[in-house]
Amino acid sequence: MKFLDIFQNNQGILESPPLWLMRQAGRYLPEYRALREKSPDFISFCFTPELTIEATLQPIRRFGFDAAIIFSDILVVPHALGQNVWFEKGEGPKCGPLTLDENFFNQDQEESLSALKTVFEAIKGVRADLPEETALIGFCGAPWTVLTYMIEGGKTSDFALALKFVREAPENCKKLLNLLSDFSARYLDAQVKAGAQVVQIFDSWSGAVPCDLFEELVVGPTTRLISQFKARNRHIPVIGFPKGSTGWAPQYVQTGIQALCVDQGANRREVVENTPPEIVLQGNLDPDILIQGGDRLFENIQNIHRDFRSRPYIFNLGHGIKPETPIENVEKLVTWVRDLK
Ligand code: 1CP
Repeated sequence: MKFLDIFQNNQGILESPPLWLMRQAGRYLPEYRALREKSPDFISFCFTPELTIEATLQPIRRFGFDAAIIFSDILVVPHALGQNVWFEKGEGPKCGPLTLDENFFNQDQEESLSALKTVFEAIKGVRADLPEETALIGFCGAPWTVLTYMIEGGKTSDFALALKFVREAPENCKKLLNLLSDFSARYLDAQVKAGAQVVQIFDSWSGAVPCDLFEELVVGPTTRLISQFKARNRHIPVIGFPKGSTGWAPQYVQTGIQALCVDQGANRREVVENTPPEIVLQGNLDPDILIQGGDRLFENIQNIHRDFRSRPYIFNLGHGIKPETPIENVEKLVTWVRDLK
């Protein structure tokens, strides 16, 4: 079944599901590592269409996945909004100091969007080179997840600064979430204009949100983003990925998503029971089981299919593929998923 057909009807449940992997372009591929050497600075890499087009196409050529995801990063958004963003080798992303003043909040968003024009160029280039039946996915980070990097200055294990900001600066927090929702809606809209056919919103850190704030930090801002995006793109499917928050699925589907991506901790039967039947499901395979391979991988693929096959679903991992994943295991996964009946 073609990737986009899954959003059109509920009839394809007996066929093998469409397949792609989060972070499918990346360090587990030798051809990606070679390409990355051409631009050791990751942010410059993200803004060079010649390199991002190639990185996006590499996993498609090798594995024939049903969808490509444009090679970029969720942190190009703070960069476009004027925050200094860089990547330190071995440490990950860093965000510089942030001044939350009138100038920042009232910036001309159309002008800020032009800082991302190489992303749109790359999307055009990828679409032109992709096989027609391969869908192209655009993406952004969810407002809360992007806020955590902007406020923490990089990756964090306890979200202490972000949660302190939420409690102690509620007005600025609200304004920042609104800005991120509005800007991300424009950003996804521009990705669609350039050729993206589906979009995914990564809320990688929604699992760090306390229950009394879930509405305020996750559901509200994501709903605002999706409603603005949908006002201009009614027919473009939106996949939401509230990682670590599958227990909130009934509330999260109210954001206006067409597909729910779930992590490896999700209880599949509960997800199926607790979400409306028209919501497409995606994800759940543990990235560590893909590393392990063998019978365990085979069994996990069968179990996911057994539990999700009553619904339209997209085969995927529960989070990004890890750099140490053996390529042979990805090849086996592709064969086994294609054989599902
Ligand atoms: O060294 C390298 O080559 C950089 C590693 C890398 C890559 C390959 C980073 C740094 N970003 C990316 C690309 C990327 N990031 C993609 C496109 C590739 C694809 O999917 O095929 C996408 C969709 C992202 C999204 C992203 N970036 C997320 C959301 C998804 C997720 O994994 O949760 C997040 C949280 C980021 C921030 C980020 N960028 C890079 C890293 C190592 C991180 C995570 C840092 C952390 O753990 O907090």
